[in-house]
Formats: sequence, structure tokens, C-alpha cells
Amino acid sequence: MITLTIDNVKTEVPKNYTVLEAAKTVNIDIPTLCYLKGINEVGACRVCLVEVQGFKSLQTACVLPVQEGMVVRTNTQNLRQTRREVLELALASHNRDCLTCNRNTKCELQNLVEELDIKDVTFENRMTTSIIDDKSEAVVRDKSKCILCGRCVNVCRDVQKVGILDFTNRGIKTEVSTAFNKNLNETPCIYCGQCIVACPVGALTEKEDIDRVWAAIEDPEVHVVVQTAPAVRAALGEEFGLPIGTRVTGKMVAALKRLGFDKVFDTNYAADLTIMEEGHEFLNRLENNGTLPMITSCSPGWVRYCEYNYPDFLENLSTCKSPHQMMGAIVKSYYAEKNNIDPSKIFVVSIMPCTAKKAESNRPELQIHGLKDVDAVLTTRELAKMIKQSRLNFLKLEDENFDIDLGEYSGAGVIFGSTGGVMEAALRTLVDVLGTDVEKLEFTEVRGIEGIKEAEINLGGKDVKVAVAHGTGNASNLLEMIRSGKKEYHFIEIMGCSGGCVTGGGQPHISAQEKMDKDIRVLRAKALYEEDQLKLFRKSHENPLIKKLYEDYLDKPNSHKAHDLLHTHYSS
Ligand code: HC1
Ligand code: SF4
Repeated sequence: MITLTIDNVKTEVPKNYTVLEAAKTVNIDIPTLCYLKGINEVGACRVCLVEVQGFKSLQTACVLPVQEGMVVRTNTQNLRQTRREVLELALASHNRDCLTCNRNTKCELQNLVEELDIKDVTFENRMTTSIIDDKSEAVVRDKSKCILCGRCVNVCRDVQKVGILDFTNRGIKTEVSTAFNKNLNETPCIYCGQCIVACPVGALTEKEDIDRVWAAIEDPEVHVVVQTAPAVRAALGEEFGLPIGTRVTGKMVAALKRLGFDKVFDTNYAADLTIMEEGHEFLNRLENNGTLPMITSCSPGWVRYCEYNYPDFLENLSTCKSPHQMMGAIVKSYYAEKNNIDPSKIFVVSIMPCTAKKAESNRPELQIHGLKDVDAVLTTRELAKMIKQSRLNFLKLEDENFDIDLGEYSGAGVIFGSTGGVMEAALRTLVDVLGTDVEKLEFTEVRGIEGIKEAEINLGGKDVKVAVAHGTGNASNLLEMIRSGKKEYHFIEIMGCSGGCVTGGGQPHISAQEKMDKDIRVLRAKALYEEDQLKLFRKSHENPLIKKLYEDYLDKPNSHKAHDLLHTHYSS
């Protein structure tokens, strides 16, 4: 341990701490802008400057290791003035149309400007017009808002191992760009939105689709069905001031009904359906020498990553559509027939924690007879905007239930939203179907935030090796081990974002300061595992509505009809 003094307070901290981390132990949040724990610790923006006894120049706290006997000042007149100058320089090359910016009131730069009471910027503004790339289906970039912090560059290159964004040019001309300054849709961007989550300002946002959804709701000719992904309920409350990971399932349903959707269904129902289809597909491959390992295909960021980087694994992908696409297909067939509604008059909206789902819903493979399974995808943040636009008092809404037609789900369906959840849900059903270890319900081996998790499970007398990876960087590491023959598995779950859907690119923004001592992957996942515990049915095949769907309509898992509606094939 190391003892040091920060603003006259002595503290003892582990020797691998930085001054920034040490200051937290005495309740001082040194301001930061480029810092992002574990992802961007480079001391580039110089907002976290501190005075250290014995040093002539100011030091950047985010990269300065603690030393025995160090004496640090974090809040002097000199520091406040220097931080103001640093921020003024950033503001001089930042488009300051804050009032109409997507991140207005949720911008880390704006918060610092307010804190440091900057009323005037000494330098001339060189960035007064937007420079927008909105050609992709999911992510919008505005270069005029970029402050060159590098957070997006590092998350895309190091965590996701995609490397779309990088610094180009030098000096005053430095900018973050793509190779050859191409639009995102001309690059192998996987639309995971992790750059949006990392961005402290409004330089990266999702492509919004709110107006199209309002128009559908207001059209009396259109029957508008909405579904919510498992992970949305674990984060939506954060937009209304609730602590990270507060479960708001009932309030979310109540809000959706008040917004005017005709039916409110749960993607979890379709997650249960996915388990039925995917579980049987796996057994079929296992018993009939099919392509193994079988890899889950519900995360569209991962599917794009596979198409661009590992096309030799495309045959390994499950042929199952992702749950929200299955839901769309069932709504426009089974539900439409049952309720005598013309499917062409149904508009399906998916509320997702994910930006890649926007592009997924436009894929030509995911249409039936020219009708898209899903007509619009909104992120959790966009749903929060709709609720705010409606002036609903979200926190006071009484809990309501999903519409019963396609709204019942098992605990297995809800844990899909966290890394390991799809695998656990599948194993719960597989051990039952095969009659092995039927009592086992919780597969803790595949839970948690370790990058790659492994387990060996006895299924019908056969030891089956499973693995789980989250974040495409970890997925790449796993696939490389398989390619080289170092590892062998039967069944793999891959999710495109670190932590799974709970930390998708469309989830509410959490500041880098808050992320310093909270792991939002863990907090939001906890909300889902809690909901799992509360459910009467915790295995997908026990969901009575899924049983009825097979009895009335699909016959059995992987039937002809099920294949037509619920399966697809991805190719490079
Ligand atoms: Fe997901 Fe899925 S779990 S992909 O992460 O399989 O987005 O939450 O909706 O479709 O169910 C996302 C979450 C989500 C699908 C399901
Ligand atoms: Fe990189 Fe994902 Fe952002 Fe595309 S969406 S630039 S892949 S982080």
C-alpha cells in the first residue's frame, strides 16, 4: 500500500493506483474528459491536471502512478484557470449548437463547462457548421462535435477489434476518421454502437427513427405492435433518474400503452421460441454430424463481424433468426391470422438496447413475402425520448402487464439480455429434453463478465463443451483458438457487446466518472437475474404460450412452417 496526501487529506491506496483513483478514496472526483476506465487511459485532454509537490509542471492525474509520500493539490486557482483554458481550446474547435444537440444535458463537455463556469471563449470558433455522415442505417457521426478524446478509437480498435476509427492528419488538422474518410456504411463497421457509448459528446449518435413510429401510431389504418428486448427493462429507468440497473418492466409496459401502441408484447416470448428452435437445431447437428460448434446468431453486431472477418465460420451460425425478428414474423402470421388482421397493415416496432438491430431489421433475408418482420427499431434512449415528449410522469406510472397474446415469458427468456444468458437458457431446456440433470436450473458457469467462459455439461450421456464470449474482441480471440485447433467446442454463445445486450450501443449514457467505480454490466445483469427468479416458469419449453404456438400453428420445433418463418441463412 502507498500513503499520499491529497488536498490535505492522507490516504492509503494500493500501489497500482493512479492519482485519479486515489483521489476517489477521499471523495474527490478530479474532472476528466478523455479518460475511460480500462479503455482510454492516455492523459490526452489534460483536463485532469493536478499539482504535485516536487514537480515543476502540472501532471495528468489519470496516468500518474501514486508514490509514497506524494503531496497532491487538485483544486487551486492555477488549476481551475488552466482547466478553463484547456476547455476553451476544445470549445474553439467544437460546434456549439448545444440546444439542438442529441446529447444536450447529457454531455460530459457541457457539464465541465458549467462546473468551471466558463462564460466566454477567448479563441475564435473554427467549427460552426455540422459535418455529418448519416449514410449508415444505425450510426450517425458529426465531426464538428468531435473533441479528439480518442475514446471511440480505442473501444473500436481494442475492445471490439474492428478498428474503423482512427486519428488522421496532424496538428490543428487532426481529426478522427475512417480509412480514406469513407462513410461508415462503406466500411466494415458492425454498427455495435460501442463508439456511441464511449463518446462523451454528441459526435456519435444512433440514427433516430422516432418520427416514423409516431406517424404509424397516429395512422388509424395501421395496427402498431411494439416489443421490448430483455435488456431494456434493466436500463430505461436510468433515463428518469433511477439508479443503474433498476428493473422497470411494469412501468415500461404502462408507458408503452399510454404512448398509443395497439399491442405491447415482450421479445422474451420470442427468446423462449428461439430456445425451442435453436435447442433442437443443436441436437440435430449433434446427432447427425452437422456443422459444429454451433454458434448463436441473435446478436447482429456479431453476425456482421463474422461476415466481414470470419466468413469461414458462417456455416457454424445457427439458422435461427434473432428473437425480435422471430417475434415480427409470428406477429405478421400467427397473430395476424388469429385476429383477422391484414399483415400488410401491421407495423412492428422493436425497442432494443442495440443499434445494430436497426440495420438487422432491413436485411433482405429477414422478410417474408416482401414484408419485413420488423418495421422500425428504436433504442432504449429513443423510447425514453418518446416518453419525455409525451410528458408522462414515468416514475409515477403504475405497473402494467404485457398483452397476453404474445406477452408471457419464462425466466430463461429474460436472461438473454446478459452475457451467458442465451447459453444458460438453452442448457435449461436441453438438460430437460434429454433427461439429464433435470433438477439443474442455474448454470452459473456461464454467468459473469470474464471475457471468455467455458463449461462442460453432460447432455444425454455425452459431455458437451460450451463457451461464451462477449464483445467482438473476445469473440475473435475465441475463434482464433478454434481455428488453430487449440480449443474445441460443441456450442458457443457470442454477443457483440461486452456484457451482452445490457450494455448495447442504444442504452442510456453513463458518464465516465460514474463508470470508474461501477460496473454497469454487472448492475444491469442483476436486474435480469432477479426477474428470472421471480418468474413462475424458468425454462423456455414450459412457457404455456409457446406450447400453444406449437400445438396450434408450428407443429414442432424445426418443422417446415417453423423453418419458413423463423430461420434464415447468412452468407458472405
Ligand atoms: Fe438482445 Fe436478443 S438478447 S439480441 O441482446 O437475442 O438487442 O436485450 O432483444 O432479438 O430476446 C438485444 C437484448 C434482444 C434479440 C432477445
Ligand atoms: Fe466501431 Fe462499433 Fe462504432 Fe462501428 S459502431 S465504428 S464497429 S465501435
